[in-house]
Amino acid sequence: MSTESAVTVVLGTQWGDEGKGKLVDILAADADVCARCAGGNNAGHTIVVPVLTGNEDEKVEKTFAFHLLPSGLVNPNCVGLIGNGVVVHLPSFFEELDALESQGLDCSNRLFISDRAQLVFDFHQIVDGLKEVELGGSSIGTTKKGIGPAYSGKASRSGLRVHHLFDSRKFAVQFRKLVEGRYKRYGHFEYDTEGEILRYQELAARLMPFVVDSVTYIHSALKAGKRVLIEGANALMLDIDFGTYPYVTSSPTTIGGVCTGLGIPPKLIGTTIGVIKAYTTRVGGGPFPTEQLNDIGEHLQEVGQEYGTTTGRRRRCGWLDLVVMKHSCLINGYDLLNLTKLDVLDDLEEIKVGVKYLMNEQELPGFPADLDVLAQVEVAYVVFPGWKASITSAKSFEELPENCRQYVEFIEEFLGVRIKWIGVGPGRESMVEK
Ligand code: 2SA
Ligand code: GDP
Ligand code: MG
Repeated sequence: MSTESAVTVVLGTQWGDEGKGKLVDILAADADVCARCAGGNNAGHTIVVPVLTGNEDEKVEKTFAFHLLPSGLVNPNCVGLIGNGVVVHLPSFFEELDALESQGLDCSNRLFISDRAQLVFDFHQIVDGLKEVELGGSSIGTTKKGIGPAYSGKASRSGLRVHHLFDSRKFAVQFRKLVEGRYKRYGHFEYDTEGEILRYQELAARLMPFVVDSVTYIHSALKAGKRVLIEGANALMLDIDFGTYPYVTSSPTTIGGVCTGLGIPPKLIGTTIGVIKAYTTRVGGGPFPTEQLNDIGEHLQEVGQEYGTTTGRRRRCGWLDLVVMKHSCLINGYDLLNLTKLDVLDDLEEIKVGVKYLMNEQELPGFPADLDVLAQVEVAYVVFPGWKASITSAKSFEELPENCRQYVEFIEEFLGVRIKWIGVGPGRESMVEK
């Protein structure tokens, strides 16, 4: 058994935006390294931390928005590592770094990036938009950050990686080839290929001190007894294999992606934590069986402030879906769960939870692969009475109203996984331990 291992993983269990960033920030207090293993700057992790004003014990809340950089960087003693499985748009990398530094977060000498990470270029982002236009009414609703086109390039073995930046001649030849290929496929679009090649020479020089062989880096850290925290991006239902394909992102967002995206063998992984929102949201297109296109959905959206951290899009909202969660638990094998945004349900008269998918009155054995099947399922719900009280100031599980505790315990028993943390507000201090 590897429970003694120094590697802890935090993963999204639903369609993303469960509040992974907040838990990562809390756990980073005990981590030496916080690493990203998949995705790119499509991710959006918002962290709200109390900061002393200098006026006695007075504190104000400061908000940080992370996209590509690991959220653990808010802890000044934590090193950030971007693994080989991540796709990196360098202008966005530096933009995010500059924004964090201007907010007073000094990241110098504690941010590293794998020499094997794939690069995302502006032409990938343009193509991302063109592909969405081609799809018309069935578009995926991507973030248009070039994620799909960059992972396609990786899989088709034509992508450029971080280490390629340091051979400017080879880089230029391949870069031109890649742009030409896109022109052939999508027709001509406005793009300054030669200007970009020059810009990347400058970016390469700026990037040089950040680049490491991340395999050696992380294994040396582990050997030296350092504690590693891995921050998942996106979530299980957006996984390229296990999500609602093709309405998914293009990376492995599961525990498997942790191993391939950082070069860590499964036996070194200690605790895997799933973050689960007390209801469900999804941003972009694709099926969502418990979606509430009514006052309930509007209420969750407004009270939960469900807007995309990266694109500002309104997130679709619905009831908690435990069929999704069972699927998620099977694949990722969570040891512990963090239930988040429970406070968003405070004012509801009653709360529903999806527990079964029925087709011709028969329960489906799992989450269906075929979206045409999924479109025909009827969701069976269990209904709970609401607690109609504010829980934001609760500091312990016992302080939560009885109906609220029953809701939490039902989820825990249904899934057979311990809920260790409960989010009762956006701030770092609004987390009840159970
Ligand atoms: P992409 O851009 O190719 O990865 O999009 C493919 C699908 O994946 C969804 N996706 C996301 N879903 C939830 N949150 C994400 N991050 C941002 C956030 C999203 C935002 O934290 O709010 O700001 O809009 C994220 N990133 C990708 C996407 O909606 C597509 O369905
Ligand atoms: P992530 O992608 O999983 O890191 O989640 P996001 O940061 O995209 O979205 C979660 C949002 O909910 C952020 O704005 C958080 O500040 C906020 N949040 C996190 N936990 C809680 C909670 O327990 N209650 C409330 N009300 N908001 C929360
Ligand atoms: Mg997010």
